[in-house]
Amino acid sequence: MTKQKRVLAIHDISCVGRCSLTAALPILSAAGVECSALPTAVLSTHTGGFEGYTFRDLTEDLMPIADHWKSLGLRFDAIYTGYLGSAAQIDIVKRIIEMFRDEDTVVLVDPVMADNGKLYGGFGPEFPGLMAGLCSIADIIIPNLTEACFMLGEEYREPPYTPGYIEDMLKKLSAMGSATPVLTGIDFGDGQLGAGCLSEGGLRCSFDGKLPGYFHGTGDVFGSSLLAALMCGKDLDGAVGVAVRFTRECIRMAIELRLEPRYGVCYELAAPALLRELGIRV
Ligand code: PXL
Repeated sequence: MTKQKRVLAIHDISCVGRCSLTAALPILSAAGVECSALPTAVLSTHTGGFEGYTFRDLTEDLMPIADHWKSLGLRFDAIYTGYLGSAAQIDIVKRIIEMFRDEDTVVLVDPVMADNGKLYGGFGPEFPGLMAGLCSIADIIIPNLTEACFMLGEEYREPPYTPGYIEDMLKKLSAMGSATPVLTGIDFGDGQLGAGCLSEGGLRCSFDGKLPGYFHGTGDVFGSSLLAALMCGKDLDGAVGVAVRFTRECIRMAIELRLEPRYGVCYELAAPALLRELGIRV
């Protein structure tokens, strides 16, 4: 048996709403990957669609936790960052990445901050530039098209897109730093939705049938399953395909179960599909 991979997931924990750590932990664990968690904040729910949520900031705890792990000699095969609540957190997370990264660590940054042309509540206009700084030190970044536009200082465009536009955006994102970008939310207006990256110079996209509605937390399901697939030995293009199909399956289950979209998608019951894709026998 090959050595089990260990990932460090640095996100908030939104206690209800199936996103951030409550998505990363189960999805990576189901794929056989050990998932250590560094919670950046504790919220009663995520910030998209609930009134009156609580927010306990854990910025001051991050470095002492990391220092303790360093004293234990821990190492991680990947570091996966998502929603971060402030400029100070971005700075600390950068330091933690540098503390733990070695030549084999995969640093996956999801610049969670916006969707559908708008920044999420609580983020000011300076935030995309700071996120772009974090992205510039990553190995892989997974912005949606809105986040890509904010980081590049470009006007957001509504879908449908053309392959030329997506390829151009990916090239510009590549030029931001050393990370390989994967763009999500690619829609060419043909009833499909997908994600893509540049592979050997050309655009490589994976698609699956677009489903109606807007569900919360799908970016975190995408990122967690992408990383699970990478940790299971898939190359980036293959991992994007796994993540696109798994995210769609979670949405399909949520629709079948008539779940309220702000409560997220049903990765619990879709997990067998992910394991099949990854060749994990149960
Ligand atoms: O799913 C991304 C996410 C994570 N964490 C919090 C959020 C969001 C998106 O809105 O509000 C707290």
